[in-house]
Amino acid sequence: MHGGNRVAEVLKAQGVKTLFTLCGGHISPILTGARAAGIHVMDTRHEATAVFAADAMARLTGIPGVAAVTAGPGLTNTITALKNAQLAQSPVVVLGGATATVLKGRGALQDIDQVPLMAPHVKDVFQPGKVRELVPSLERAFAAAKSGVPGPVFVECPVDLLYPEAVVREWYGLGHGGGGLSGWMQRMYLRRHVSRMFRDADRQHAGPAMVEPIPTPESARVLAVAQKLKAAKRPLMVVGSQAVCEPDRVAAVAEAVDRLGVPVYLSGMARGLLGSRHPLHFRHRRREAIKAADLVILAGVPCDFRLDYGRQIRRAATLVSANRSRHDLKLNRKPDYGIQADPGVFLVDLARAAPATGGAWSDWRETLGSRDRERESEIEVQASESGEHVNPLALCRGVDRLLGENSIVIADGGDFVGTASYIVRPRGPLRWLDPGAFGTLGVGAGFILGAAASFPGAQIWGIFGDGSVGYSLADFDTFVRHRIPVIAIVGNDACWSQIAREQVKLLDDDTGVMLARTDYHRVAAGFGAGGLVIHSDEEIDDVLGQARDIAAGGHPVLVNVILDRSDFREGSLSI
Ligand SMILES: Cc1ncc(C[n+]2csc(CCOP(=O)(O)OP(=O)(O)O)c2C)c(N)n1
Repeated sequence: MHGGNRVAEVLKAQGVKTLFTLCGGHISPILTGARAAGIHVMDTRHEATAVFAADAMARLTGIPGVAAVTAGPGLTNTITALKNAQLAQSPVVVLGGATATVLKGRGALQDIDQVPLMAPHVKDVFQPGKVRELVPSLERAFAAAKSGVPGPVFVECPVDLLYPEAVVREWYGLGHGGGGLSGWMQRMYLRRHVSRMFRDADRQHAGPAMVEPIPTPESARVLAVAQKLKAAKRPLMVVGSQAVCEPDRVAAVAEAVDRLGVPVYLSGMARGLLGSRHPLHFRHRRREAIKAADLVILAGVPCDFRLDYGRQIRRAATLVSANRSRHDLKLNRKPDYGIQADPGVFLVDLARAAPATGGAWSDWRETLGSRDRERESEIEVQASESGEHVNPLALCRGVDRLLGENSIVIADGGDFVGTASYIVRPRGPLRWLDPGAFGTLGVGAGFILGAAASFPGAQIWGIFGDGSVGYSLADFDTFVRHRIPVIAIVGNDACWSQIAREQVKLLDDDTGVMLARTDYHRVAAGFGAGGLVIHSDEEIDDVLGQARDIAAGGHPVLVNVILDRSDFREGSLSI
C-alpha cells in the first residue's frame, strides 16, 4: 500500500466517484491508487478543465469535487478555475504534486513555492509531511471545503509520500554504498529522514465522511420576517446558487418557495428550481420588478454587480437577506433583516412560519405576469425575424423545444449565452451551470465532464460562444475518449460580440475582437466527435434533432451555428 493508495482510500470514503486530472510523474500514484480503488479517473487536456469539472461535480452532488494536478506548471494552470470555484463557493479539493521533501527549495524540476500561490484562492492549505499525515490531512481538507461557506482547498502532496517505500529508498540512493565518510553520513541522514517519513504509515485509516452542520437561522428572526412578509403588498424573492448548495435538500427548498407564494426570480444554480413553468416564477424584467417591490428577500444572493450593488432595491423597501457568508450578507447594502444561515434552510423555516397565503398578492403577480408575457411576445417576434444566417433567438428556441426532462445545460460564452439564458428553460433545479460571479470564459469542457460524471445518462447541452469554445476544443478529445455524449452548440458570429459591442461603440475600433468563421464542426470531427453545421433558420429543428440522436447513441457532437451578427457600427466590421 503506497501513499497514492492511501489518498484513494480517503477519496472513496468521502464518496468521491470520479477524479479529474492531467497526469504528471509527481502524482502518478494518486491516479493508479484511485483506479485500483474503483474511482473513475477522467484525464483531461488542461488542468483548468480538471478543476472546472471538479467544481461542477461538487455543485451538482454536494460532495467535494477532486482534481489531481502535477507540481509547478500543473498547479499554476489551475488558478483561474480555482478562483472561479472560490467565487462560486464550490467545495473543490485540489491535490497538487510537489517535489520530494528533502529537495524542496533546492532547484528540483517543477519545484516552486506553491503554497503562497494557492493560499489566496482557497479556504485552507494542507501540507502533509509524513505518510501517516496523508489520511488526516485529506479528511480535514474535505471537511473544510464543505463547512460554513463552501469553497476550494489545496492539499500539497510531496512525491516521496506517494510512492512505495522501496522506490523512495532507491531514489534516495539508500541501496548503495560508497562516497567515503561524507557519503556514509549523508546516507545516515537520509535513512533517518525516510524512516521518519514512513513511520506508523499503516496506523491511519480513512474514516467515513464527516457530516458538516448546516448553519440554521434563529427562529425568532424567521418569525419576525414572516410577520413583515404578511404585511407586504408587493413582496419579491431572488433565489441564488447558495440556496441549493445542498443538493439533497433542493426538493424541500422548491416546496417552500411554492408554499410561500411570493413571486420569485431564480439565478445561478437555482434556475429551474420550480421546473420549466410555474406561476410564481418570473423570468423577465427583473430590474423593474425589484424596483417596484416593497419587500425583497435575497436568498443566497449578494448585492453585487448583478443587483447594481443593491441600488435596484428601493430605499423604502424592507430588505431581507439570508446568506451563509457574513461578508455577502452586508455587501454594499445592510439588510433590515440579515440572516446568517443557509438560505435554503431559511426558506424552508420561513415557509413553516408564514401563514398560508392562498390567493395573496394576486394583483402584484398579475402585474409581473403580464410583463413576462409581453416580453415573451417580443421574443417571439424577434425570433421570427430572418437575416442572412441563423437568428440566435430562433436557435435557442429550437434548443428549448428539444431539451429533455433529464437535460443539463452548460453555459460558456457572452452574448449568445445571454440570449440562451432568457430563452432556454432548465427543466429542474441543478440543471443549469454557468461560471458564476467570476464570469470566466472557458468553463465549458470541464463543466460538461463534471455534469456527465455526476449524472451518467443525462442529456447534456453545452451552449458556447465561438470565442469561448476555443478554450474547450482540445477537450473534445476527452469527450471522445470518455464517451461523453454532449451536444455542444457553438454560436458562430465570428466575433467576441459581448466585448465588440461596447468597444466599437465607445472607441470606434474593432482591434482584437474579431474572429474567423472557423469550421468548428470540422475541428470536433477531427477529434472523432460528430460535427454538424446550421446555416439557416429552416435547418434548426432538423440538425438539432440529428445532434440529439448522435448524443443519444453515446457520442459527443458539435453543432456549428452560423449566426447573424448585429452591426456594432454600421458597415464598419469586416467579415
Ligand atoms: C477568461 C476570460 N477572458 C476574457 C473574458 C472577457 N469576455 C467576456 S465576454 C467575452 C466575449 C465572449 O465571446 P463569445 O464566446 O464568442 O460569445 P459572444 O459574445 O460572441 O456570443 C469576453 C472576451 C472573460 N470573461 N473571461
